[in-house]
Amino acid sequence: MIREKDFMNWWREAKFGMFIHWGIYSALAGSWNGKSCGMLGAEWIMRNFRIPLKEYRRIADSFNPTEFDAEEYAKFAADNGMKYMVFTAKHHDGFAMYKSKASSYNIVDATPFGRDIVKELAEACKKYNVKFCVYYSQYQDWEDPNANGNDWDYNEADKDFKIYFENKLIPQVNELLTQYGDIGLIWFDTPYDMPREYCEQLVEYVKSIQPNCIINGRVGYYLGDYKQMSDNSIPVLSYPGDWETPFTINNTWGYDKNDTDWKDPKTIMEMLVKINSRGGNLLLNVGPDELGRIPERSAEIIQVIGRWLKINGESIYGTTCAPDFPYMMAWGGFTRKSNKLYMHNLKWPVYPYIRHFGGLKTKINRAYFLADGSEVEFIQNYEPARDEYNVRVKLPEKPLCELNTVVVLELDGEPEIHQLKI
Ligand code: JFZ
Repeated sequence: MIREKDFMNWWREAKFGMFIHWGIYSALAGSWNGKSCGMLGAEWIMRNFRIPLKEYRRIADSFNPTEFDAEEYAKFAADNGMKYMVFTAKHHDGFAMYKSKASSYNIVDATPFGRDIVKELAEACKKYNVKFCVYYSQYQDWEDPNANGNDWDYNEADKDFKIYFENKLIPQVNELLTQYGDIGLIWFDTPYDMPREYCEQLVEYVKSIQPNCIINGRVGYYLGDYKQMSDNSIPVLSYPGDWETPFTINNTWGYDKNDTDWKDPKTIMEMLVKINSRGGNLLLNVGPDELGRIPERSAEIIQVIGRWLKINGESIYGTTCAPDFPYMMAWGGFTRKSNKLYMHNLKWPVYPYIRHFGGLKTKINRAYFLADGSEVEFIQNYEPARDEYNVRVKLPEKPLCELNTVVVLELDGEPEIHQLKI
């Protein structure tokens, strides 16, 4: 398949990335004056409780994440098969996690910590061969009197977006694109009703500085380089364009001490397979705490996926969207790379351990386990009276990988699917 935009090839190959939501809000850990944010998102705490800027900025006065270690983050991503890292350089609260001349409301100038997190992460990612990317909240900025979002400190009627655009947004994007070397992609968010001409200017501006920097879909109006699916949402059907879904590992993006509703590794595995199968990338979030530590449980969950990827990565990286099959596959599903289909068995069949699926017309030349290369027996047939194509794969009593055992089907050509007829 010939695709445009060659500069996206690293991202198309990557398939699995690490999202990091970390800011001064992390110090509140999802609670304000003893009240919890609940499901509203701990990184939204300032707006959730309409905290006056004067009070909120006091968090910065004591923000001192002494446990933060950029190399540990980058190594964690690399060790666990996450090929790119998207870090919240500035979230909706307007606080920059990097040295900014455009606004002193930043980690270097406004905290005792005084270190440039973006700089340290960019360097560490380079060292560990992880593509470094930044999240930047372009429309909402609850610190700026002229940006969107803060209607408790500022009057909507007095706002002039142009002033914010020219004096904070553009200069800060410039800083991100000039201070830290190549930026893999810039992840914009919540464009809401941002006027189209500003979004166009923003895209043009990014590309004028770093033409190969990918821009995500949430810059608005389909001006980005790929489609950003809704948060925590997997499309029902395959979607052949470039797309990505951001997922939380519990229910919140920013750290919340009360949110221990972790998705288990099987669930994350299922998300990764379904998203890759339908042609997308999974951007999985972690929310470090006030000291800069990645919560232990989220690290453990990702490490389970990482260990699986070391053996089975071929079935994930560089895959393109698999065809839609006529029937749901409760046991898992397929990813695809050219004429290979990777069958992901997240659930194991009972005796006599036969996995059946329908709809594949293309002849299978060979089937084998990805984990050890050993041959897998199969039967492929067509039932003329019922007009059904069947494949039956003979599995052993026990899975080779507890989490997900992959069987590779080498096809005689492009996968062709027999759709249902009435
Ligand atoms: C946004 C942010 O507001 C949030 O804090 C977080 O950074 C997340 C990744 O993105 O939240 C959204 C944006 C879009 C949708 C849902 C939440 N959406 O399209 O469903």
